[in-house]
Amino acid sequence: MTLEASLRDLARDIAFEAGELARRRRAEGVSIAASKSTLADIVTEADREVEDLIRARLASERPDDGFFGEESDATAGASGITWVVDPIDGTVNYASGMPSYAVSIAAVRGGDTLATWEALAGVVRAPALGETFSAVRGGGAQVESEAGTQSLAVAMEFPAGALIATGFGYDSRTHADDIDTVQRVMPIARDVRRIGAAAIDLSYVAAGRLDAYFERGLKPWDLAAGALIVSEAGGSVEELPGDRFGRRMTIAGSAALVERIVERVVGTASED
Ligand code: LIP
Repeated sequence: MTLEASLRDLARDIAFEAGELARRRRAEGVSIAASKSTLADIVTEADREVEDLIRARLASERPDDGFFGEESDATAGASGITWVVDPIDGTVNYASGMPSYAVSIAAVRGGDTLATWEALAGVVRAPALGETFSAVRGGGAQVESEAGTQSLAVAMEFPAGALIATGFGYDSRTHADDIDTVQRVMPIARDVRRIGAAAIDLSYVAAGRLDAYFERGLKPWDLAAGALIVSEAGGSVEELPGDRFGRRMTIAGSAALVERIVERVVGTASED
């Protein structure tokens, strides 16, 4: 077995365990532990507990690796591999009783951004949806559910227009700019979805359920696993430089559709 496949298997086992813990805590009732960047940006007790579980399991299985998670301090490792972890992506969905939340675990080598790391393995486990998306560098992407295991492929054609997902983040000062961006992209869209969990948006792009996804201000742990899943499903993930609030935009889909969205966002589109 390759190193990448063994990292994926470990991530998958831990993501299942972590997802079950999240689901159990959700059934018992969620308590908000704190607000982060804004009052709307919350962390629940479960986010912290689930990250502690993932961190402890990784530390015992691979003590030389680094760790970079949403809810705790980063630590550098000696192996050159770092685990990039969002214990519950879609925390607001989770706290509000909606099923679109996921545990996201990726193993990367190199830097701490999409542009500077090389992702080796990634897993997105959505426990309340019963689906696990995963990818190994150079080994393709798949989804597992009660229906079995299927390989993933990004949609390449959308004659009725592209079904595009986006997100708006928690800072109300940025919403007007994001709505303006949606307006720019609308001419090539069939319709727009707002799922509320970047890891799931990216996994759905990989599965061809969504044609594309874009959002400003994602954090490395929101996208590390999902971006690898998209690229291993034949898609492309690009980042545009920061806007006036310093937020980079992440765009995922087929390479051609990502290009069309970029042209519309930066205002160089000649079509429509
Ligand atoms: C969230 C994302 C969501 C995005 C938010 C936030 P969290 O992650 O997945 O789609 O709009 O800005 O980043 O905070 O629930 O892990």
